[in-house]
Amino acid sequence: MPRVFSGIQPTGELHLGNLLGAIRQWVVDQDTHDAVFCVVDLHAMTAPYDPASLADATRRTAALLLAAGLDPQRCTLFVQSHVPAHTELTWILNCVASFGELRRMTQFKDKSGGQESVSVGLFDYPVLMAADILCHDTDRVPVGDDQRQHLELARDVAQRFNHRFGETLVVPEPAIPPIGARVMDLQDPTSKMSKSADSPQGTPLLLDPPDVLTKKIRSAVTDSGREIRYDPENKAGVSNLLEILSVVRGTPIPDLEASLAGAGYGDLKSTVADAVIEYLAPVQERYAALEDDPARVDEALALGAAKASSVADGVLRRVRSATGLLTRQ
Ligand code: ATP
Ligand code: LTN
Repeated sequence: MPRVFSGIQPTGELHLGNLLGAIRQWVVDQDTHDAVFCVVDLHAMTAPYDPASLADATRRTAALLLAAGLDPQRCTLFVQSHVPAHTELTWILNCVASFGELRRMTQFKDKSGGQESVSVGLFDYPVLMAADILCHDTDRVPVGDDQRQHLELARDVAQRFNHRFGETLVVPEPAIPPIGARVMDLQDPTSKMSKSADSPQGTPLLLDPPDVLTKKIRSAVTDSGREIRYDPENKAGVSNLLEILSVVRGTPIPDLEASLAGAGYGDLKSTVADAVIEYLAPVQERYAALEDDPARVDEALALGAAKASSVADGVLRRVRSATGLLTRQ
């Protein structure tokens, strides 16, 4: 079976964008692929963070992924720092990636802009991500649209490595969903919904109780017109709500436009709120059960780390040999 690999940072609470853009696809991939998913705690260290809460945030993110439908028997779910091959490959790829290509990454430009001090880790973030992908012989990487440029870099680095050292690394393909790949902030529908943006009202969280979800969705910013029509350029807010509804209901957007013809924006928002609450209910229920049973999460992560290490260690052996490092006896 072809392998998929993806990762998510344990930074803050997961939101609807993470679920619709990425995790939803991961759940489906478990049945059709050799599916490997990673909580990327080392990536979370590239921005200021609280050491006292990183471990807990990592376990909570893993629990939420299990609650969203990942099954440790059908996929590999692990924590990035538990598999040292990721950091080892990062160093080797650092010697293949160029300063110029990393400087062009838009996420780096966005996140470093206006900062007094920027860590080397933030600059090197995409190389660690390339190592994550490449040390698992990954064929496909299901991610949201914001990760397109990082994936292109991972492909470039893999191709350059193979050119320089001989065919060693699998060159991965991106898998970006046709719809839901870029869920927008409800309060600012021209910006991507994001954990780290300072927009709690515009960001429905997977664990928000129903009344909070309703409030956030009902106060979504729309335009001054009346027509419910999918037109991201001129009607960003309404189009975002239609995309969310389309994914959670599994109904194509033209069908939604037809069924909502003549309805007002208030009706659209109530319909979206009800659909999102219904969609999240089973996830929230499963999360509540896992929250009371951290040992179950730790057990799943231990199993995942063992499976992930055996694949990654094999790739690293190939990489060490191709790059000419002396074998330890
Ligand atoms: P941050 O804002 O801290 O960078 P994030 O909210 O973008 O975090 P990540 O952990 O970086 O979340 O992303 C996890 C996955 O969710 C990635 O595959 C990413 O592409 C996807 N994703 C994040 N935000 C959205 C969004 N608004 N719409 C669709 N997919 C998204
Ligand atoms: N940068 C990604 C998280 C990530 C990732 C990966 C995604 C780290 N390593 C490997 C796919 C494959 C993000 O979502 N912000």
